[in-house]
Amino acid sequence: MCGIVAALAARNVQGILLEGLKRLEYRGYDSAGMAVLENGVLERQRANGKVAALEEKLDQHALEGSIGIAHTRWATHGKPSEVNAHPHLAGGRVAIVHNGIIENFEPLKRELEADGVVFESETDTEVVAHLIDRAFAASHDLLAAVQSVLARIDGAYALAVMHADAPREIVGARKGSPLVVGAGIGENFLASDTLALLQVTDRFVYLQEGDVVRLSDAQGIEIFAGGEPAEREVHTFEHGDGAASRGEYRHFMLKEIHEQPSVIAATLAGRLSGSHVLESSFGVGARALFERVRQVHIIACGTSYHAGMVARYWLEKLAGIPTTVEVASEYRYREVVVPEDTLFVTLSQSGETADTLAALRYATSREANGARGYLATLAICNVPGSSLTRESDLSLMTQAGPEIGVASTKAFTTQLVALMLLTLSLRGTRGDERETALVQALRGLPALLEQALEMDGPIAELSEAFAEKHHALFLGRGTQFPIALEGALKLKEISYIHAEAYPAGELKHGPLALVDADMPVIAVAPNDELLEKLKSNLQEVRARGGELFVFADESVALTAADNLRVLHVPAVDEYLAPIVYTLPLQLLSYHVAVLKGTDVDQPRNLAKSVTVE
Ligand code: HGA
Repeated sequence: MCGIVAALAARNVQGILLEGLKRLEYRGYDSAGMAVLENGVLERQRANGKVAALEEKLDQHALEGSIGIAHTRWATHGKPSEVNAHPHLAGGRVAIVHNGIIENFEPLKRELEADGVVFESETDTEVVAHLIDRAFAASHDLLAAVQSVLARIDGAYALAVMHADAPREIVGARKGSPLVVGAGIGENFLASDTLALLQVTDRFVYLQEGDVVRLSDAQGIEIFAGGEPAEREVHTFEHGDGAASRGEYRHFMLKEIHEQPSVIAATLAGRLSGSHVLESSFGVGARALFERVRQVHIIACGTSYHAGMVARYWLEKLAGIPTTVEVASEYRYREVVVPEDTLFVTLSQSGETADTLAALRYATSREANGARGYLATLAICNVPGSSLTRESDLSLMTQAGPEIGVASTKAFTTQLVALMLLTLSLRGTRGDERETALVQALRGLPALLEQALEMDGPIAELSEAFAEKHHALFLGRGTQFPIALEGALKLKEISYIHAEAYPAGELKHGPLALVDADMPVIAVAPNDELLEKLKSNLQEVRARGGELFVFADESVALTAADNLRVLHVPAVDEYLAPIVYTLPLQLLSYHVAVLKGTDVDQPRNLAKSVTVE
């Protein structure tokens, strides 16, 4: 959340910063701003609303400068407005952009106000600008000034700072929010993610927790950890710059839905033999460690949490391993009983999700605090070098490539594939008949997903029935219950239709009271052992005049009728059905949102990569 981009170059940086902001807009889009420094003078432009509003202002009054910082905001402290937009200035000398929350900003603000500082904005960020201004006045060294201020602030941050009297320097820092350094030729950059900079470089350094970085003409990139110079590896980005564009698609979300066959093939590549999963994909020593696992705790947020819920069914049924799944924001604040030999698994697209990361840290600190610790930690994540993967014992990278649409699609299905690989690896019956059959089914999955995408046309037609609705109910049983939850979440996120999901068996325990002709009911009905029970539940809906939309296996004998529409999904192995059935639900919410004219890729009030608590 909140996007930062900064550039120190020998050319005008306005275009680089603006392009960076456009690529970071998925992280926040309630206001945007930019400041450049030229000949010791800071100039700034800010606008309320999206980056396009800032661009219009820059068209009227361009900024000229070869060093600059920019920001797209997702407000936490102070409403979205021009005055609260970053960069924030202090004394006309310091400019700062910040992602995160300064938890102790109130006492610091009171202290500064008592000392005569007048604040322009309601943000926590402005406090940091004034503190740096004061520290610089004492030391005349921007790096030292930033380091001394960091020692006084609590909370999470990624920041980039310039000072008019340090005209060829940018200092950045990260703790709790991501920041990458882009290494160019004779120019260097900072940004919240690599995508923002692919137009100018493909070489990146992922900063670690607590790192401070100084970009300067004289020294290039210098990184400091605990005040001492530190070496960090330079990574080359391999997905190409196309990852940051919509290509032929109208929205990133649609592009990402259609990428699922190929990114799932990429997630499987090199991880399967003819008959079993190659456990080494999870890291060195994974096989020996997996043999000891007796329990699994899965922690995640949002869509990733739904992936974890599917995995619980798989792990208990296929591997016989007791599994719990919990949202990270709950887990991190309660006393958890950890049975012996429990594997702690986190799921996060970005690997920076604040609550998930905090849950991992809580889990790993248990032993030190006298409680029973976990056997090991495993992160399933889409961003290499992210905090979650660095801080876990084992990791499995999904190969979804950059996901720009705020509503997660391909990150979810690649997580499911990764969780199936985990399930098979934990079974301890390497290469038996069942595993061999599932390995074959996994290999066939991309082709099945291609077939599922052919449902796009009929689903677009079907979506018309939802455009005027205010509520919807999703039903599923077994592994399809979390898929129903995910379908409801997608519809809420991008079409703003209130949607709920229930295990179909729960219907008569309450939600059936809501069913009438205005309440569309969507059911997912693969051909599994619960099918007959689900059919009875659907009859209960029809008997109450509800309008039913059923995504069903081709072999399911359900005859379309007035208030019953059936869309056939390609036949699939029952264990992989949740992955295939996700696609039509994604397409449904996408088409409903398009019909409603909402902002599909940047839905209101949301942002991607939730790096604040
Ligand atoms: N607290 C700052 C930055 C917010 C942020 O990073 N959101 O993700 C503000 O409110 O401006």
